[in-house]
Amino acid sequence: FEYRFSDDLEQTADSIERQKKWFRDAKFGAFIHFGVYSALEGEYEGRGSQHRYSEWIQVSAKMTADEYHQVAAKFNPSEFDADEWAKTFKDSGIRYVVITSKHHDGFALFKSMVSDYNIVDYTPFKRDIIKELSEACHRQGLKFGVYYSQAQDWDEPDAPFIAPRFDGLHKVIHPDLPDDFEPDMDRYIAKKGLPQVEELVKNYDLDLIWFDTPRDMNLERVKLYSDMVRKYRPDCLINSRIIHSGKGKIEASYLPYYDYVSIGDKEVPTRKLPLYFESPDSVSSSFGYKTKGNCYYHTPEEMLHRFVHTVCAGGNALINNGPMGNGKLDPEAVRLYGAIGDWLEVNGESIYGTVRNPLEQRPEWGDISASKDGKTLYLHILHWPESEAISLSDLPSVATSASYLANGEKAKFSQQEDSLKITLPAKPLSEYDTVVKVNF
Ligand code: H79
Repeated sequence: FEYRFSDDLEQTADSIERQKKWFRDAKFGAFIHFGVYSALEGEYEGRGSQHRYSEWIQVSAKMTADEYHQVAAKFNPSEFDADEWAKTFKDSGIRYVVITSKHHDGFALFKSMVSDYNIVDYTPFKRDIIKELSEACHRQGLKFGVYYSQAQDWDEPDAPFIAPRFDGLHKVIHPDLPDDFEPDMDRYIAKKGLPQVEELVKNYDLDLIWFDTPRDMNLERVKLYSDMVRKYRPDCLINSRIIHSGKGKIEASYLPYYDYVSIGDKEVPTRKLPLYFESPDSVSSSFGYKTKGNCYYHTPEEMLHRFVHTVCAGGNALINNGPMGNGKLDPEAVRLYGAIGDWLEVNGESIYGTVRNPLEQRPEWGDISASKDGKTLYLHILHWPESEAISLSDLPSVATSASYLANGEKAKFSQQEDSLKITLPAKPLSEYDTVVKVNF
């Protein structure tokens, strides 16, 4: 088969080599949003719960730095067990883990000499979560990476405040700032952003670093961060949000400084995308753990279908869970990961190590992934047709065999010129997605 889209050259040869070491075949990652906000669950003194994201509580409840510090000083996820987290991920078929080492609130989940606003120095918990989780993940054979908010830090008056909807909030968070105070982003990067990234790459065994919300980033700032990562960890992957939000073209001058494209938050691919990419999805409407106000979880079927569509478009799904303030994983997230994991145990061949759908169209009954040699198509039947048959047209070659991954039994098929018809049993053979493997 020929590929549907030409290979975008949105990558350097170095980036391609780095990705090939593990990233392109991984397909399934766990994203983790964990921090002070996890304990608030989306509400502070009755405020803020109308907003989607619980990790934004400092902004949505308009908390001053002092108020947020008081919550941070009590943060004590005493039931945190890194090995339990890593084993749960591993058992669900997850291949890599990316956790918030510092979100926009500025609070670090690792020991830092640069700022005492970190879990070891500022809380009764005193343990370094990034250290414990990186080691536990590697023991399980999982790749490990950290999220770092490089452009936004609500605790630092010098970092630009990035939320137009909350104009003026900078002064609410930092009421003691003089009226004529002007944030100086380069001063923030020099004082905290860059030295903390240096600590992360020096002190932790990182396979990936995940930057976010690149407002006000420019080539000089991107270079500072990227060069720092490359200097200590030449194999560590860098996502495109060091400079770019995931939509539209990235200027060629930035290519050497990141390795792969993160598409939009919770975006399920439908547009033309780079050959390989990653979709940051979540099990729920928030990223951080949220119980207050509006919030919902995906059903297992929705979750699996979103995952399959991302993989069939050639991407990795980085599916987020928000652990609870006590340090335990959210049981709903564990259940949803488990549903994907159970399905993967039977159908994993149609996911790991595959490439995107080479055909022109996404069929109405589901989606398609392909083997790397282009000789096998995996037909993912997401919507069971009443006609008890599915068809594919405009095929460039002739099918030689077909079987169900669910039970290994042969599938009934017939081909007339470029049209293939598969006659299905009365009911699906796998929950949520029955896969037909067709060899050509
Ligand atoms: O870390 C997760 C998000 O917190 C972060 N990216 C993912 C991976 C992110 N930062 N900014 N944004 C996403 C987009 C901004 C959304 C907002 Fe809002 C709309 C911020 C203010 C208005 C959500 C709704 C939070 C407050 C209101």
